[in-house]
Amino acid sequence: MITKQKIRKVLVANRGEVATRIIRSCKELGIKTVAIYSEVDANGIWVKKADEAYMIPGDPIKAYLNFYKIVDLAKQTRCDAIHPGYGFLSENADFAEYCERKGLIFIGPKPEHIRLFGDKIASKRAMREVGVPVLPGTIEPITDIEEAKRIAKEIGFPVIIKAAFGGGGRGMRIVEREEDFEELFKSATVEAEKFFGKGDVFIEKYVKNPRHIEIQILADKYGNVIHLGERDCSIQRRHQKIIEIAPSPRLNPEVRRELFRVAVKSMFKLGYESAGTLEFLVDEDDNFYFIEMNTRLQVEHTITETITGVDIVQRMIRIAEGEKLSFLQEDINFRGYAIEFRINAEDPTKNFAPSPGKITSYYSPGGPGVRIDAAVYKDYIIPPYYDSMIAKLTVWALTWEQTVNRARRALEEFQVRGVPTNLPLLRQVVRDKDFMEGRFDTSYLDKKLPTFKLKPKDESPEDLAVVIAAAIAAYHRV
Ligand code: MV4
Repeated sequence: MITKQKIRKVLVANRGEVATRIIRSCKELGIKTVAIYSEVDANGIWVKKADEAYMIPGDPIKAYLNFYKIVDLAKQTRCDAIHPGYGFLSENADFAEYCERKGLIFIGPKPEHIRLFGDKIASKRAMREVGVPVLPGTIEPITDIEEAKRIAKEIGFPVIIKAAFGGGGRGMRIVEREEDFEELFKSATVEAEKFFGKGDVFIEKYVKNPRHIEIQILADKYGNVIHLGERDCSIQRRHQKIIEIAPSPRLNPEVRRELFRVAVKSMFKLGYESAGTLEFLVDEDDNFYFIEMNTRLQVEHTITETITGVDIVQRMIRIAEGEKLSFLQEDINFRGYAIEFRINAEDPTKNFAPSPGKITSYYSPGGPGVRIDAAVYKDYIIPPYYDSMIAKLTVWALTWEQTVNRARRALEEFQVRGVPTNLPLLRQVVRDKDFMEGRFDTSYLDKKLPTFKLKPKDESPEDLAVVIAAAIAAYHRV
């Protein structure tokens, strides 16, 4: 028996642009919001936009992970629900369970699915059982190194070793030759243990230069499951997505149809609820393989919203209230292309090292087909404790070529001073012939970075004068 419960007030258990994003959707639905913030985030935009805001003192990161305090606050402020956003507690099954136990609606999937997909071995097993193609490899944790080596030889090198509870590339090793296996197996296990508290690793056939294609799913509590298309997330640097695109400009239509079918059918069979994203690798022969599932709203959900017109945050809330999906698959239209650019406070001249500090001037682009999701402004001080993303630029147009041209224009307009950003990199990508022709896979940035000139484009005349003066002084010193 599914109970319907109206959500009138939501605690947003996150910060920055995603907290702002959730508050915006709540406002449109007439839902009150409670924000939380750490001591260093007192000037955050989301703090001002929420109906109520409460500081959680102490460690700036633990503030967003302290789920007893967060749930207590939600109860004290008479919230009906909590939205976790992405990162922090968004894929913590214990948190989701604790919310439910304390009578709060967790706006997200069921805890059992958060737990299942948090274990990459169990999730591969479960997805294989419901007919989803997975890569050849082990689907049990493996600790005996001789057995692991035997399996690797059976699969055939190159293989990849992955952490069962990993993410972001940690605990991952590509093994090209048998003689390297033992050392890499051990280092993957040690790293997995160090970063995730569990050293379980598994082995898969390594797919060379795959494309990274993910499928957005929405599922209600009545077995209605739809997809909202795919996103091409191949342009990554060290497992950090930089540019995401919907739809993929070069995905074979038959592969697309099969990905959609497999994604929807598997989620129906598993009884999944809420938003979710299935990640696949597509190899050079157009074979695709499930690798992992994200049981949360994703950073790049904006491009899917832009080409479908669906507000994914609002759909998550309605599903959590026990509402049926208000549309069928055939009601979903895909129009045009969208590209999301992650604007990061990182220094491209220093190997993209995070560059927190004060933004002394900030101008974000606008005009037709431009969306900005950000929580920064002139004189905002970017704290060093959180990830380096300061804004997301989403650009839309009807054709791929128009979208790339619009992206060029918008990136030229975008101006951030006071801290280095990756804007110079993004501006080079949208001028790159391979990118413009949709010729990219996960190796794209590794190949292109050495060819890009990454001095900041908008060096101010003052900066230039300093450089010239230094050069003249140096000249006269020799
Ligand atoms: C792979 C792979 C090739 N073969 N698995 C998994 C987590 C995600 N962040 C990247 N993952 C990959 N899994 C198999 N069997 C390639 C990737 C991958 C990747 C791997 C190493 C370095 C950079 C990468 C960028 C995108 C995808």
